[in-house]
Amino acid sequence: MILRMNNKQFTNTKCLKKIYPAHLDRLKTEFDQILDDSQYQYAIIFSGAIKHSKMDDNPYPFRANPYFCRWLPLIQHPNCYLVYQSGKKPILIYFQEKDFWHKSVEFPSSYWVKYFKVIIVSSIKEVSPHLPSNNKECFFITDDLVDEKYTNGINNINPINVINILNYSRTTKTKYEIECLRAASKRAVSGHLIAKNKFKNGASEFDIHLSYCKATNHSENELPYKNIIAINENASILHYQHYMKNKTNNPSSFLIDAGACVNGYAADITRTYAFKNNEFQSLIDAMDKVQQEIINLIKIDITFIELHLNAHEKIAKLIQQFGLANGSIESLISNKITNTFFPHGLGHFLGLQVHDVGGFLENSQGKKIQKSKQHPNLRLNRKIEKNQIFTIEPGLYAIDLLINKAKIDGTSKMLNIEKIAWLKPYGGIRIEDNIRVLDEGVENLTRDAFAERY
Ligand SMILES: [Mn+2]
Repeated sequence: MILRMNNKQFTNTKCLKKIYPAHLDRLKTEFDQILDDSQYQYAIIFSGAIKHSKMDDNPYPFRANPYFCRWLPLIQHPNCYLVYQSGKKPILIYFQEKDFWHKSVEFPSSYWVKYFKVIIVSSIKEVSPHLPSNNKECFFITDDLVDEKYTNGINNINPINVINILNYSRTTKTKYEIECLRAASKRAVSGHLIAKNKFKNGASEFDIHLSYCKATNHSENELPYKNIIAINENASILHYQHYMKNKTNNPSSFLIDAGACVNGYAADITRTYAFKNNEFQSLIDAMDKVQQEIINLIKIDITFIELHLNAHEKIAKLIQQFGLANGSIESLISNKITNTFFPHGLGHFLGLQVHDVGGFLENSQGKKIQKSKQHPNLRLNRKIEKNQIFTIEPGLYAIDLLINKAKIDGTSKMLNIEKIAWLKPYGGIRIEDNIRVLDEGVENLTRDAFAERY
């Protein structure tokens, strides 16, 4: 499918219009099965409510319930309800507040509208008559604790057997979802290209962040997660949360972990750059090669932890090659030296949530896959299946806290403190792509999006 994108929206409505019905059919079939197998007649999915700070009427940014967005691309629509009964046209209770303080949402008018019976309400009080009268026949899906005024007396909130089925299913994507994720990657890449340029011109973290938002046409609250914009040693802080307002006198490295959204589906992309063509650039190049070698190993039916363990082997080789520590590959792994430099997981599912659900679900009945003791930060250990979408993000950092821990653990003799001191001003490296599993090999959403722009 050739994607002709509207520059402002980064989506191709014509294309989505064609593939949305099949996506909806899959959801209906899934919910028909859930309802048939249960004592419930109706599934009610709430889009979410706006929350306010306690002492003020200042609202927190709104995040729509992902279980709701999976049905409908309504990401800025609080207080909406989807009511589904087996075999029936789904009902959308569409909240269009009459309020002179805020701008009301537009009247719904897109490719998806004809698949729903739309009921417009202008207050929460108006919702109740449109919900099924017998609460016991309903279950209610929300991603948050919500006030009783929204649940309309329904007690069956997020029944665990239903959530397990939905979470398990959410891990393989439909064509519609893949297209949204593809578009999200393209949108994020627009920001990444500007950000790289800004860094090369000596801009501050804050300036880079603003340029990224502008290029992706996202306000800060619309981003799928807070941009990580880290210059120099800040790149060693995995979830660095600030934006330095001042320019750095001696820029040497730049780590950017930043995404974008399309219809609620997220991109999650990381790149690392050196200011000069030097040894740190060689380390980035070596890591880039490692990352792509790992991606080449992806195939159906292996488990994700196999890839993660392979990443540890490859990173052990990098540690040897660049002289950051001494010892055999086996001893660097068994003494957790690789964990010292690479303390996070190799990747996670991606979808309506940046760290999407179901990474440890063995089946739709909720059986859990055990977490690895040596790799507790790994967020995904499923068998790899077609049309799963996940990130591959190996990293290597000079983190004081972990280097000091190695001293306590007695493995610090293996570390080459002098070489680590060389790495420290650069912070570290992470390279992260968004990957879709195919029958054979993968589609790399991220590298495809970058390639389109060169
Ligand atoms: Mn990630």
